[in-house]
Amino acid sequence: MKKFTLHQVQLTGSLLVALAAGGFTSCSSDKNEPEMPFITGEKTPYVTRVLDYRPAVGQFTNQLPEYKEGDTQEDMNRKALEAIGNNKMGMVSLGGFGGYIVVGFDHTIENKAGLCDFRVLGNAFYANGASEYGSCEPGVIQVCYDENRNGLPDDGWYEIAGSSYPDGKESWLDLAAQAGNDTKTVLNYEITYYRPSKEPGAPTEQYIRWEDNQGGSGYKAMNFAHLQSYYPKWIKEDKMTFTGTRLPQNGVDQSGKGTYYVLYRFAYGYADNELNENAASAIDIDWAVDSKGKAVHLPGVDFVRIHTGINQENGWLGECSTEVMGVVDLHLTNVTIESKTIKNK
Ligand SMILES: [Ca+2]
Ligand SMILES: [Ca+2]
Ligand SMILES: [Ca+2]
Repeated sequence: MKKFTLHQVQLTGSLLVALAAGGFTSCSSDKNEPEMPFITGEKTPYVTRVLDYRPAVGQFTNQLPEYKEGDTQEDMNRKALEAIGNNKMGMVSLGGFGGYIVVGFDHTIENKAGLCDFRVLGNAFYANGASEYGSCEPGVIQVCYDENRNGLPDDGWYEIAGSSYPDGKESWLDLAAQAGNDTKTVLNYEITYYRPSKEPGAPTEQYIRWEDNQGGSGYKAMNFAHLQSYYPKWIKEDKMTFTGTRLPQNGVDQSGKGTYYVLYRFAYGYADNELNENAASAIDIDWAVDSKGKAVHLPGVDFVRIHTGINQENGWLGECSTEVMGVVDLHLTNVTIESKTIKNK
């Protein structure tokens, strides 16, 4: 177990940014940086920075947030912050597998022993009368502690080991396997999406080609409800590669004819997988593991990274895509959730 020490002097994120920008009074011209607030000592429980918003191919890509001609990566980061920062509770979509967002705060979210420390807000919901499935589109969560206090996530990322890490352990896995789903968790999964040679502007099954590092390949479909480009328009490259833990496919067609897909809930440890108000959407920083799967003990986290965890097309619902509406520090909002009530249930 790697041990970290909590620094004696806890600078706030905004102070660090001010220092990094050369002083309290200077204004940053870099749109990556948040606007310079006055330093009041008040901490906000919510997202105050979006460091990188990079969705994969998806039906809401270029729409949530909306791309306008000429927008750069920095513009899209700013739009993402405007949507989900400071408890605005708007929404950004991460698209298909691997699409991600990296957010930061004006303080370190403390890791309190035995307690959940934060939650990622999403738009998951249950089907009418159901408590096991609905629209659950889990995002894998990683955390970074700003050990060198430079305001940047250059200190190493650790994955929150959710209920299907390192292997799938959900109650519905057999049912999903019977439906033909790939129910394996794959660590270090890698997928590459290729820019389409033309935009069809009409529904098609074979829209955007993808290949993975497991010998798999296929196409992302364009559905009738979303006819804009699904490939992020501000990305110059003609292909995009994403890596990370891939989760078991949770979408099952209950109709048997492709008309009613339900997405099963994972037990704990993911984003956009459980109702925001339910305890099982909360995260204990002590669930973090290193690249070898060993537990790490972080004193807190300064950055959170979320990526869409599933690679699956679900009929007319479109691809499984994680949505993010914010990240909330549970301690600053006086929400007490014991970790064991979730993980040992
Ligand atoms: Ca904790
Ligand atoms: Ca750092
Ligand atoms: Ca969602």
